[in-house]
Formats: sequence, structure tokens, C-alpha cells
Amino acid sequence: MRNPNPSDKFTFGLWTVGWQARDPFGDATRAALDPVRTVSELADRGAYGVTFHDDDLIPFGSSVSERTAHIARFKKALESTGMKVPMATTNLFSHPVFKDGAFTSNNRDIRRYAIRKVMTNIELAVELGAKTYVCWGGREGAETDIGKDPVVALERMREAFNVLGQYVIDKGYDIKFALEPKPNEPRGDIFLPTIGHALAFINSLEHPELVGLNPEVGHEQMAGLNFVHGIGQALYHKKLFHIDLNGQHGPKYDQDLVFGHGDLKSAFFLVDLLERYKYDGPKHFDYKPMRTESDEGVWASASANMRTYLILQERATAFRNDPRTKAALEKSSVTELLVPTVAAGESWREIQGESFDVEAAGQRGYHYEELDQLALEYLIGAF
Ligand SMILES: [Mn+2]
Repeated sequence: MRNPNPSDKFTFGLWTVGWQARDPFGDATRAALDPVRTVSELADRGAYGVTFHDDDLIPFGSSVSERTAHIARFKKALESTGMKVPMATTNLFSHPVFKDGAFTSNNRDIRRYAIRKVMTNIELAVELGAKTYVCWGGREGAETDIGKDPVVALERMREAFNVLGQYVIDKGYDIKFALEPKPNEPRGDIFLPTIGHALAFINSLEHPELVGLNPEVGHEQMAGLNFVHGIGQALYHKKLFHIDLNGQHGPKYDQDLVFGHGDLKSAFFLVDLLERYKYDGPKHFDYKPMRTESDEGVWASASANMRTYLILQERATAFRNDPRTKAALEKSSVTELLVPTVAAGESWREIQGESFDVEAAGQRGYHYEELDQLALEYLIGAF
């Protein structure tokens, strides 16, 4: 396996390696990381860039002069390493003001404050060259269905994205929004819980072309959904603006493991899909180094994400190029799915009049067992 390099477009959130491992049951096990150090450590390991929430870079409550100083130090680190900032996002979940949500808080003044907080950070995101603005609505939800009208809440959500869309249009900013679905955690239930819900919502907006998705592996898997299928649908609708790669062991709390350190087989087919459909956006790792790790383990985990992706990429390419795979795909009729059901010039008439041996067709076998085992043997390095 070759080493990661910036052309791979691997990116990390400042909050990922910078997670101090505070959880609901325990205190921090690691010291805070200086964003300047994070930029240089990740650059040394072959990453392309970093991403941030406003509060990761500029602690909440900083004065204007403190804010300027934080930004200046960060910019210097980017310049000296060549690291990019392709994405930024807003923290609309940590401060107690957001405990009932941001864009969907029952309180109007809080909703307006949240939109203002996003606009302030979009200016910085644009200044740093970001082309994608992620919106994860972690507090946009409820613990009780009587606490919030889910129909009205979606209308408030829609207003927020319409206002923000108009803001970037009026300012002439070259940036698009990417919604990040999640079913629950920290709220009992979160609005726009899956890729499908978010796609439908986007179609209701005044400027749907400005809004796409940032799906996260673990978030869909927490809901028991097939992430590869979710990404397939996002690609189909041309809404895969960004992606959060990590690992998850099925429906349980949001584990945020290293990419591939959860459902490895799904990770293999995900990389295969992203590469075949030439996804060329950042491959963003949104994970947490295990709470057990000291500083050394943090950087080992950062490299592990990139190594896993590159190994899976190499394995998937070898799998696809093997003549046995090509023959097995043919035998399983996978290639026949490419043939349109209705040929050019045909209509329902030709389909209606057709004769067909339904019993004989019912006897067919699809040989997926052979095909699946072939893929698995590539994945585990048997070839
Ligand atoms: Mn997560």
C-alpha cells in the first residue's frame, strides 16, 4: 500500500483528533489539542485538509480581538503546511442556549440567533476557501412528541435554509450546504433522521440546488440502514456533496470508530462504489480516537483511517479487474441490470403483449453466493 498524500483528499475535523474523550460517564482523558499542532501533525501524515466548527477554532464567547488572533494563527499554520479547509460547520449544539434546538427551537429569538451564528461562520469559511458548509442538527429534535410539532418544526427548518441560501446568493459566496442526517443522539429523536428524509426535505427548499448531503457511515447504521444503498441514492440524485467516513457496529450509540473498524464489508463496498462513481469530494473522517488512547494513539488512529481507505481502494480495484469477477458478475446477471427495461421506441404496449415462461424464470439461480465469497476473499487478502 502506498502512503496517503494530499491528492487523496483525506480531511479531518479539528474535533475528531481533538476529542478529549469526555463522555456521559467520564471526564476528559486527554489534554486539549492546539489546532495549529493538529494541522501540522495531519499534514505530516499525508492529509489534504482540516475542517472545523466555529467553536473548535474560536472558543465560544471570544472577543473580536481574540477571534482575530485565533484565525491569524490558524491561517499561518495552513499556509506553512499547504493544508486546505474544504468544509466548515457551526456548533449549534454545545451551549445550553441550544438545548431545545437551534433552527427548530420553540423560541423564536434562539432560532434567529442560530441563523446569525451560522452566517458569521460562513464568512470565515468562505475566507478560508471552503466550498461546503455542513449542517448537522444534533439538537433539532425532541424527547417527547408533545414537546414539538414535527410538521411546524420542518417549516421552521425550511425557513432557516431558505434564509441561509438567500444569504450566500446575496453575498455572492461560492459555497453549498450539506445536511448531515442522524436518527438520534444527543436528542431522543432528531429531525431529518436519514438520507432519505433529508433528500425529500431538500426538494421543499427555494434553492434546492444549493443544498445536498453529508452522510455519515455510523449515523445511517445506527438506524439499521444500508449505508452503501444510502450513498447510492445520494449519488443518484447528485446530492453527495461531502461524506463522513467512520466505523460503527450496528444499531447502538454513535460509536465514531475509525473507518472500517465497524462493518468492514460495508466499508469495502462503499469504497468500491465511491471509486466507481468517481466521487471527487473530500474523504472526511468524522471519528473519535478511543477514549483509552494517549496522544500517540490519537495520531495512530488518524493514520489508520487513511490506510484503511487506501487498502480498501486497492482491494476493490483488484477485485473489479479480476477476470473471475467479470465472469461472476455476468453469471449473476449484475450486468443485465444496465439494460433498460423499456427499449427506445417501446411503450407499455410491447410489454403488455409479450409472452414469458414464468415457471422457467422462477427456476433461475443468481449465483450471488459465489460472487459474494469472491468479494470477501479479496477483502481479506486471499488474492
Ligand atoms: Mn457520528
